[in-house]
Amino acid sequence: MILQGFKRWGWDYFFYGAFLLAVFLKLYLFGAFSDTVFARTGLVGFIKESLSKLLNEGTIIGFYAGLTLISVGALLLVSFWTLFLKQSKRWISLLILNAVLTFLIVGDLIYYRYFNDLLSMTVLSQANQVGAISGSILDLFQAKDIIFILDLIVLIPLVIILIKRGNGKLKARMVTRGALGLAAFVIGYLFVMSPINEYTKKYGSALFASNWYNMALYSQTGLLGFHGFDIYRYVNEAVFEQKKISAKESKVIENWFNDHQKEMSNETPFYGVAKDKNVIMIQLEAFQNFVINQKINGEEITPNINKLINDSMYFPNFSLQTGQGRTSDAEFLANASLHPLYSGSVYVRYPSNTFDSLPGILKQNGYETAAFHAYKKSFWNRYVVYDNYGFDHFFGEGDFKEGEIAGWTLGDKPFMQQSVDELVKMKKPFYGFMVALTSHHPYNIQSKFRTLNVGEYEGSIVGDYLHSVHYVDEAVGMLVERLKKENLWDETVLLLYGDHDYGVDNNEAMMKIAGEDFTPYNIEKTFHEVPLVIHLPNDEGKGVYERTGGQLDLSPTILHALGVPFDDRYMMGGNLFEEKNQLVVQRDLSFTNGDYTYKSSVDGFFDKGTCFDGKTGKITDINLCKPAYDQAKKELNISDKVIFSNVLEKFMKKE
Ligand code: GP9
Ligand code: MN
Repeated sequence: MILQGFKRWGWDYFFYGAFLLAVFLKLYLFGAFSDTVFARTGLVGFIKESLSKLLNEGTIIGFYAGLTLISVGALLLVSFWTLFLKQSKRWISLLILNAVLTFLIVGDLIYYRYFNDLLSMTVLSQANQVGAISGSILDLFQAKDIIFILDLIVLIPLVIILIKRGNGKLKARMVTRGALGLAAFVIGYLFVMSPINEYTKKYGSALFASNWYNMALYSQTGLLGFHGFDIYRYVNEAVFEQKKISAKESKVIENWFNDHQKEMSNETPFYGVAKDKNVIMIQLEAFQNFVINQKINGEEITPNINKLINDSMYFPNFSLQTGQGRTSDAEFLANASLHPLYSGSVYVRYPSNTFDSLPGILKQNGYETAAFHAYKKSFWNRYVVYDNYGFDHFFGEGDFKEGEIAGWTLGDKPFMQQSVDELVKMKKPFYGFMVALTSHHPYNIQSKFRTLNVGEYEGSIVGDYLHSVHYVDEAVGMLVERLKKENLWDETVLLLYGDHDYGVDNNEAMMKIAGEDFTPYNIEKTFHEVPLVIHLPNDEGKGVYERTGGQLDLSPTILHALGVPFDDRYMMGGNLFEEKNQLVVQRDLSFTNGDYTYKSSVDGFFDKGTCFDGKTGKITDINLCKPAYDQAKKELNISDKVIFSNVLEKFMKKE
């Protein structure tokens, strides 16, 4: 009878088994290709460890066992209903499910390669972003990724042939179908829920609620577990939960800002040095500090910026603080002096909140303000946010005249020149915010601009990057000349900084170009550093400033030079003119304060991170990082609450 059953239902066992096994292996492959916890021990080690935990310790706590159970359980939960169907329909449904999950897993992998994170609902709700950087997406595919569709290449024709041959018509009795489907559901549910219950028993709800890092959740629940929770969270946030904060929480936030305003009242010799001067702030795309003042085959990579540095204030220990919102996060940090969100971009999720923004404040102080970016105005939702910030004008794609194309659109040379064309027409003083673009990933700048001799890096993404930043450097040189010609040079505060890291996984090359020793501390530091150059009228304060600082500090620093009081400002950043190191907090809770640098761990637990001594660069006692860690955590927490509950709307109305 069993044999007969096998004859009748053999293809069913095969297709259902193939579905479970193939998708499970793909989940494993995601771990292996992204080198995340799931796969570090290798497939055999991973199975062994899971089983030994379960059998010897009788627990499913421990990363791998729970993760395995949830992955298998989730597969049962998404597929149990196919057991109710007639054979052919079931086979087709399983193929479709397989294809959809494969699409998701590969999507995650591609996304992970660029952002070191997983696709979340908030990211997907910004699908236009994903579309517009498709050049980079293609670049992130690797030949080995083909393995993800090998099973489908075999299974799809097989199902077609079988159905054509007349197989697939069987339909089990109602009771059998019901029992099987229900069994799959119940097993799936138990597999998913029992580890989750164990986790909540052990860690409380923190794992799910605090949400510092998607990878932390993934390392416990696997990819499907993460996506399940992410969808649940998104629906909950968007549909059921109105984020209101209590009066007590509001008071805590208000006190924080009051204390900060007091701290910021320290005078420095720079207070008001640039009173009523114009401001031009330029955000350079993916521009990292390790190319500054460096040579490649005897030639300077950024000769013009290096020259500018001689007449300016240069901050070589200045850091990016961006998150998933990349360029938009950098703009937000620089203009609103709040932290970016953990997930998604403020520009997309909370574009209409009240912010105490640099353009808004300068406008109140009699400035005419304009933002410039030579790409679609809807990208990163800029047109909504710029208007909200209080910019008088936004020049975007369509407003610029045709000109030299470099990188993906109008090159930074004509972009900066045409932006100045507009600025000179404006009422003085003006504030111009330019978002440059040429040096965007994957750096495939046109060959006529490849003028550097990048030697061993020619033909690699690192070489492409060097060519791109070299072009951007020339654009900066031309801009400086132009400002001098327009007699704006000593009438203007000029700031240059980079928006985020360059997203290339080649630490050897980076450290070689930077001329630094290949140590974990140096790598961490170099990868986060973007240049900051501030040129004040009459070369005021020129020199190198070793103090630490970050993008959050830009607006408060500018206001200080302009002599605009900070008394009732709701900005979180510090003043870089003060002779001290600023605490620079990254979105993943890594930070530096000069004395210590903390690198957070992928799973988000404090003591799994690494604490470096800022002087020696050596790993030191983790507890030495704890006080600053607590402060960093509080900062992020306050910033998040301010954004989630639109707290500044209330605070700023009071005035
Ligand atoms: C597009 C540009 C790029 O307008 O700002 O954004 P990014 O991909 O770097 O976040
Ligand atoms: Mn960018």
